Amino acid sequence: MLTNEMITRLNDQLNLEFYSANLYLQMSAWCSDQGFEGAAAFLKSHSREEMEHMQRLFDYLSDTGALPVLGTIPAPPVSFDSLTDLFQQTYKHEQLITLKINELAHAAMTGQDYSTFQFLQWYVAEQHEEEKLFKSVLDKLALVGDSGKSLFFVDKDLAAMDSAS
Ligand code: OFO
Repeated sequence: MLTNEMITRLNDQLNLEFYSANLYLQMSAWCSDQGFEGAAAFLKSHSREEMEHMQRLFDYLSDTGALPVLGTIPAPPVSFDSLTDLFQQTYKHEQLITLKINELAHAAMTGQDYSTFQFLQWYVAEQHEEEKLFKSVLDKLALVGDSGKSLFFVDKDLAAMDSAS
């Protein structure tokens, strides 16, 4: 049985995962519009992963007899200065999500809600992967620079990362 406070916190996270899905889908539209088809495919797949993160929380709330509540999801940004700017924003966003997951895990632990604490371990591990993934894209971009030719190769690389996932 979840406390009301925990239900609110988990619902907040559920809605944040929805925002992540929308953010990456919107970013994929910008990439596609700019001709970065590899980055667009990569972000579109990632948006689907975020929907799975949302779904997991939805099921956990439901399975514990609580009510998942879908709120208003803020609109994500629609334009970016460059591909590097966009991926800097993804990395910053993932760092925010990690912070939120850590806060949730802390609340579960200190509230002696060990079931939720256990459930959240999957997200703790996932956030480690998420930060690593987006950092690796940023590192690639930093390495090759901002010329059209370099971006063409990073885009190809992102297409390969997408089909490998
Ligand atoms: Fe990208 O990890 Fe969920 O939000």
